Amino acid sequence: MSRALLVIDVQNDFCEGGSLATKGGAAVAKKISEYIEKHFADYSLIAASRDWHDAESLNGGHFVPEGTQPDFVNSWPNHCVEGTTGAEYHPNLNTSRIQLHVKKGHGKPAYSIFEGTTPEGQDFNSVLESNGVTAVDIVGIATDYCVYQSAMDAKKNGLEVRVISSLTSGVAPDSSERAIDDLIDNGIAVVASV
Ligand code: VGL
Repeated sequence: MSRALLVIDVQNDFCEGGSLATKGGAAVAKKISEYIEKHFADYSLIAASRDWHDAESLNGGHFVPEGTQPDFVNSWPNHCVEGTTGAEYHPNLNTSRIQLHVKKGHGKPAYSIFEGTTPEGQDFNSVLESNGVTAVDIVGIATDYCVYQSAMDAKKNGLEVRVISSLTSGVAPDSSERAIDDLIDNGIAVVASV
């Protein structure tokens, strides 16, 4: 069995002070760094995604026109615009052991890391396949959106999936709880810690 660690969207805009902050995001970033230092040898690949949206478009309805309100379900305050500080990894995340950097959301909504591409333009799943990855552990932000969708896609792609919930933070408590229930209903292991 070859297991990968997927670190989802640990970016400034999803942490305290960011435009779409989750509660506890900065602490989660720190805990993920500590986790990686302890467990990197357990993984054949450590990959991280970043939401990476256009400045000049509404990104397929993911952003809203100026003067209108997002619904916080399908549309959002502007976040993770390419090249901005908000789109950078949070400084609490030590990226030194991250081997693969995936970007997603250029001009469109893209919650799952499986919608992303590598710097060479490869799609993420083909990288997992070529590395013989059969299992993934998923951590990061946000529990109820990008972590959730990434875990569901991983499962659909036939991978054994585990979400480490103490290493995630969510947009809202209710939707995070529903997301976790739904992951479990779909045969995904949600563990507090490893
Ligand atoms: C995310 C809402 C909007 C996420 C991204 O990273 O979970 N959430 N865009």
